[in-house]
Amino acid sequence: MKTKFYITTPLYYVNAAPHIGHSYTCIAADCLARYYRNLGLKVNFLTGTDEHGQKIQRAAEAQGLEPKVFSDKAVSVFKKLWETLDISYDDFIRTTESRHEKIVQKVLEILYKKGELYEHIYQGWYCTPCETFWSESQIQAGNCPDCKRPVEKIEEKNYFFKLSKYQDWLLDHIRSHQDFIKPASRREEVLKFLELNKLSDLCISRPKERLSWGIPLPFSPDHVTYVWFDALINYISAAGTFDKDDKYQSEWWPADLHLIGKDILRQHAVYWPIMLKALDIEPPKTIFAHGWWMINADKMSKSRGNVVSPIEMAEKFGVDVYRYFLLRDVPFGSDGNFSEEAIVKRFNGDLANDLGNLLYRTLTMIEKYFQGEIPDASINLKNKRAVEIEAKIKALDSGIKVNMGENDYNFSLALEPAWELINLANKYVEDTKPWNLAKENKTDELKEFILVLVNVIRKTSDAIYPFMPQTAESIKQQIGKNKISKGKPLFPRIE
Ligand code: ME8
Repeated sequence: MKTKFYITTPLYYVNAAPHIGHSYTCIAADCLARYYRNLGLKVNFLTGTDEHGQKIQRAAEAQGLEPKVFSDKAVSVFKKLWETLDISYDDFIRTTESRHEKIVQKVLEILYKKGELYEHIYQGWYCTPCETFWSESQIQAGNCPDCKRPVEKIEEKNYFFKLSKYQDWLLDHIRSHQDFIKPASRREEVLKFLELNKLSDLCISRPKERLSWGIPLPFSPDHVTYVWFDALINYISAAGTFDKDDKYQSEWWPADLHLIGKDILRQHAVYWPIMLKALDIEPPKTIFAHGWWMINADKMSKSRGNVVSPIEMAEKFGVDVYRYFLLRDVPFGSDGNFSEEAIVKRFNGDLANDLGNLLYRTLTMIEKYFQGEIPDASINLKNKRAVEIEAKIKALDSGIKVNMGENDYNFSLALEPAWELINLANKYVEDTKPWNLAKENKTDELKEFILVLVNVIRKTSDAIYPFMPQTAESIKQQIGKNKISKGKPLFPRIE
């Protein structure tokens, strides 16, 4: 049985403000972290910021700031957002921290000593926004094949990492570890890429004269480290260290789950495991690449200028509504179209009509028929519907576990059994007509009926806690004790 859960998000670039896409990965990671903490596991939830490289250096210059000062400002924006969205990270790592820089330099030293790095004159094309080298045959009409922006011709001395020599090892590893890359479509994509292409070695340095904002190579003062090589190492630098024999020590490693977007799958599923292999460190257990939030069929991204602010959405609809929408509306792994209309639809349906209504009407009945006291819990269920609902309550945990478990991370499906229960309970209210029970003085039947509803609500609130922590807390306050404490409706309908 596993006892710890080490989960990470990408380290976001600090060159622009975070948008809905960034918040998505953190909300998903937060949901899993809360879920696993509740199951009693020791959880380490890591997020942070990626602060080196040309993109950041240029963004800082544009504001007339030193890159570190520029990054400090950006980091406070990220931290403020995570606080607003209730992101319960355990650790936040910045690639400019010395705990990280030291390990990056150590990694470089180890690999250099082992002969995994070599010097080479590079001639070719370079895409600055992607910080990627392209060959003549890869570029498309003078543009980057990925981001479609113009590439620059360069010739320079650099250091290369022997990525190519590990291609067969990586193929074997992916083939023999079903859970290494998820979902299955992404696993296929990486396998196909490795089967059809020969890996080139990876250029891991940039000459200082072209780019000064990076971690210096310990064996070449004229170079800094390539930003991706630097940033990936965060997953081990945040959670451990090397001993005097260059063996990596960490109570957390291997990571249980690297959550990323599908845009950075290649770096995580190809570069990263090979870097670890060259260092004699175990690969992470699972890399899960989720889909993209789109706006009218275009990926939401800062470079396309179509971003929506998560703070604005959370202010407009509420933090939990926003979290719920992102996790519920689209199966994890698929792309989704973002729109406010879609949020309103989820809000009025799932939250106002279903969950909010069940809580409010139950509290109202407890007030009316039992003076605000929840009836005694020791009942002997006689009603067929009540028995049926109680059975569903018992099955809820396992229903959620199947979808939140190690193999799936399907948030949307995990929520379904909770809503089935809520809908069943609402239907039970409509069919039972409690006012008649009250009129006919059928007190035991009425008690039984109310207790079933209370159980449904309490159980559902536990189940939704990882998704909507504030809502779960608020439900608990209203109906957690003997005496209820009815508040305003949780989700008043949006007209
Ligand atoms: O790539 N939909 O940082 P980044 C869903 N620094 N998720 C999205 C998204 C969208 N439209 N847009 C962004 C980097 N994301 C590197 C990572 S890791 C060692 C270094 C999310 O700021 C998603 O998680 O460009 C994606 O992978 C990440 O933000 C990219 O963030």
